[in-house]
Amino acid sequence: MKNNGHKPAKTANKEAAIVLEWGDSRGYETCFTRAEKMKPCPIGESGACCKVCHMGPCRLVGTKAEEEGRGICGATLPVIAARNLARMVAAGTACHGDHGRDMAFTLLAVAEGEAKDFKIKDVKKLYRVAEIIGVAAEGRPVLDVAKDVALKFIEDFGRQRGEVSYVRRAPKKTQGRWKKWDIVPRGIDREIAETLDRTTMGMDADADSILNHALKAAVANGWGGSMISTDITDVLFGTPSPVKAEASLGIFKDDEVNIVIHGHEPNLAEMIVDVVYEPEMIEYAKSKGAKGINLGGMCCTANEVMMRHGIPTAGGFTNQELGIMTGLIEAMVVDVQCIMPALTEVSKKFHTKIVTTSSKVRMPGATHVQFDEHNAKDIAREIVKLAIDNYPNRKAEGSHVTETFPVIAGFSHEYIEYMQGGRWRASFRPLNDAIMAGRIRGVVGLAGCDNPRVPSTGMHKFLAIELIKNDVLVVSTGCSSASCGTAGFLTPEMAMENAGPGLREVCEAIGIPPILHLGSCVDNTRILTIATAMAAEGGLSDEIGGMPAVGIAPEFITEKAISIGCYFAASGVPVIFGGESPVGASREVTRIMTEVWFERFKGALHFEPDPEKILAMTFDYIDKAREALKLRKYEPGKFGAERVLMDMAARREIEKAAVPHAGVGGINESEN
Ligand code: NFS
Ligand code: SF4
Repeated sequence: MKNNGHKPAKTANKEAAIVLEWGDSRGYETCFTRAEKMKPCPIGESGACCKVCHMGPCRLVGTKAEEEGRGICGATLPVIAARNLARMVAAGTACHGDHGRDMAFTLLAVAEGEAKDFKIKDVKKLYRVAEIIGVAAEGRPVLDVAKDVALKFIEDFGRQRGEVSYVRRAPKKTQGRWKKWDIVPRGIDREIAETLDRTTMGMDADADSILNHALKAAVANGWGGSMISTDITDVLFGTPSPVKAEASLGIFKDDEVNIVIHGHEPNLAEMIVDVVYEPEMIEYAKSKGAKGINLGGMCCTANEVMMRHGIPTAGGFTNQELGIMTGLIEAMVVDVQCIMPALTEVSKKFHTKIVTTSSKVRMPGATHVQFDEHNAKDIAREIVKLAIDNYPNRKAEGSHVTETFPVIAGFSHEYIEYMQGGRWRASFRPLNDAIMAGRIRGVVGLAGCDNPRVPSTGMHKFLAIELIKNDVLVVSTGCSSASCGTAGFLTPEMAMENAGPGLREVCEAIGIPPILHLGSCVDNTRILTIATAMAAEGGLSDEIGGMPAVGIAPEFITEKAISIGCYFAASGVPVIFGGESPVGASREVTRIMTEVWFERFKGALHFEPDPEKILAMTFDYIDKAREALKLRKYEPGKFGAERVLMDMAARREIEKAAVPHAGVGGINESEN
């Protein structure tokens, strides 16, 4: 499979391809057809266009542009490319930051008794969070602690001096690098504002300095907005543990009211999950001729509710219009981020109602029901009713696919720790040992969007299989999880069928799949805390940098993805993005982001369209890291001595003997 750049590309997902073909045959427009028509401007694509002031836009092109090109103000190509990238980081950090802020305000409302439909589900996690950020917890009422935690997090956004709270959570050495290079974020909003300020006309004219600040704004996302979001979500709705679910455009039911929750923030989605199980609601659906209510998700809202409730996903970003084209969706309820403006247009051809719920995301042609956490369940009921009322309007029209794939999701930091030794000896020792012995060659975070510019989901699928075949443990998030899930890859059987011998042994011993679904895109922060725990455990690197680990976002689309890539780079992880480089016009910027960042932080951000090359670079990084750590050379099928992993049965025996019903997890049946 080749990433064929700007040539028309479809989808690598079978069910999506069926629906797409049906839509194409009727002349329905989708992101795929638009991607065929729209040629990206090569100047803008590679970062060589500046439009931050009205003397321009200035386009620095030609063979001598790097050395001699100047905008009207005199800005060089490296400065222009660096500014473009920094602004993407600022936007991405703003997106995740706003999400984190909303979560913090929800937690505050809960603590103040103003959001009666929410509660603190994971008190233990709340206390753990409180301890990390220095909020006194012992002996205090839960809601008081929750209030102080919420206020402290809210402060993180507007803080002018000092440090974002979670910076202290990173390994000391990693923090040391950040201090040395002045990228410790003060307040999340402050770093976003300064990025915009610095990158206006007549400000910072040093590409390295601009990019360095971009890293600061990115750290404010990874160790700020996103991490806050993940943790508060766990506190309010529960820390995930493995759960069975399904993935596919085929999750919709012919004879039930199908509702899709799409977007990112789980607040409303959690309420809808509760409401669709209410007997009165089910009765109401029956009164309209439906057999019941079927809830599914899309994009990261799907990941959130799948991780905690086993709600099925209809897929990632490029599946949203296709979902409507099944003709089976009564309401697509959207919150924030990655909502295609095209949804209302395609929905006109069907009976599907698009329901917007955030004042930040309004769409002409949609029905708006404003979400408010103070009145959450009533709003959720109103939305579900609206969907049920739409059921009788369903037409025969649509492309009904039926195949679905089983998924195991729900791997939180806490669960991964637990699964390696149980409640009493939870640790990262077995994982570190398996890496040291060469059973596991390394770890890859496979993340980010699915993109209609390549055969959508295809890069994820290719890389996932090749990585596990080569004994690399994969942790997936965001639409990468959706890509793997809708391909049937998120099951333990994958280990038997496709994993290399070392990885397979580890998976069988612990009872896990070789690709672990860690959650939504904000949950990439789970990878940061896991890497931190692995550094603390010993035997590998004593910081995040230097671990045999790589991040890959092979089909990236959004500014959020760029911000994520940069915070991983700053934290010490080499990152490889697929697709053309948004800074490809400048050799100097490319050098800074790869070589200079690697020297300073042991991380990097590469762009490489060819999946085979992405794979080769990944193995190269992992093997060099192993060599630098003086670990056993990786050879397939040959392992060094290591401690024997406890299998599930042995562990259960011990736990039964110790404390009855004390497990934090185990594989739950889907509630659906
Ligand atoms: Ni992440 Fe989740 Fe998907 Fe990309 Fe969009 S849904 S936040 S940005 S497209 S992975
Ligand atoms: Fe052109 Fe400089 Fe204005 Fe950019 S800031 S548009 S390079 S004049």
